[in-house]
Amino acid sequence: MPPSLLDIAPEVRAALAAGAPVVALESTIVTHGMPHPQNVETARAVEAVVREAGAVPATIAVVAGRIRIGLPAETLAGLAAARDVLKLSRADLPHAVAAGLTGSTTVAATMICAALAGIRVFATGGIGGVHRGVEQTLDISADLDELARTPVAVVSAGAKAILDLPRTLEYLETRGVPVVGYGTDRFPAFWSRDSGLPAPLRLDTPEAVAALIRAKAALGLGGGILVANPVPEADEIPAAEIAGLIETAVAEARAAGISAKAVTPFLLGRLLALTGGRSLATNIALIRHNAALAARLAAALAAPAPAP
Ligand code: PSU
Ligand code: MN
Repeated sequence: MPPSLLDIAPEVRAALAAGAPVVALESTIVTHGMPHPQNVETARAVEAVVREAGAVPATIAVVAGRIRIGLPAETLAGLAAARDVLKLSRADLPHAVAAGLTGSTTVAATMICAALAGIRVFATGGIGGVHRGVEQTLDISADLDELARTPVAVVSAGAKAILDLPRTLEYLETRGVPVVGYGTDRFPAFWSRDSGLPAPLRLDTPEAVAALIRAKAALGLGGGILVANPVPEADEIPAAEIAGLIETAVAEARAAGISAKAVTPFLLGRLLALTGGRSLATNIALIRHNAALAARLAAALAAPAPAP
């Protein structure tokens, strides 16, 4: 792709040129994952967390067909306040660029854009995955295939508990994606620290995760890794407490005939109402926590590799 399709903010460009740590951030979480104005406040706070941890944040979106790597505050605020913003995943990105559209990027699309810009670490809340009822719908987020093919490390609080988590982990294994429980033996489930499933592997330091990323590249395997970072204990909603509410939300989505791109935003919105706002507070806490770890990981990757 001609680099002319990318607009890299000067600060991000300078950091990349200097080999300094940069952390990519997605924008669908802003436009479709949270209500206004908490969405824009969180987006700013997350950028600040990345900076405090010594890295440069690069929030990614498509604006009038241009892939923007690093968004000015006004642009971010405009996207956050707008209604009916397009949600762009891998399948949608080419048309957005060709037709000059504006939209937010999902985990999959953010990974693509980050890789084009040369950014290797990306922080989000929770990735998409295999949806419950996949036997009927075949609804599997493009995020999973992107992890298999695009060399970006994604730091998330596991996968959203609204998904079919056993099948999500199976799919990642099939596609050859290493899934790291960061400081935990359990696979986290977004709002909860423990999904009830074991983490496929455990690492405890950013340096160990950086070594895994380097080894995957050295083996010529391509693709990314998923770093599953459990929400801090003080902020979690234990799985037993939220399980019933998730079932209610999933049943509501089914009854209302919600499908495709609308599923994840619908479920997040219902969970917000059903938990009386508690799910949003947890969501904000876990994103900040992921951003801090991503910044440390970016720094570990930017440092020279230790001698073997
Ligand atoms: N994490 C959140 N909120 C979100 C998302 C992730 O905390 O809104 C978004 C991400 O952009 C992710 C997308 O890529 O949901 C998955 O959507 P789908 O299942 O349609 O692929
Ligand atoms: Mn889907």
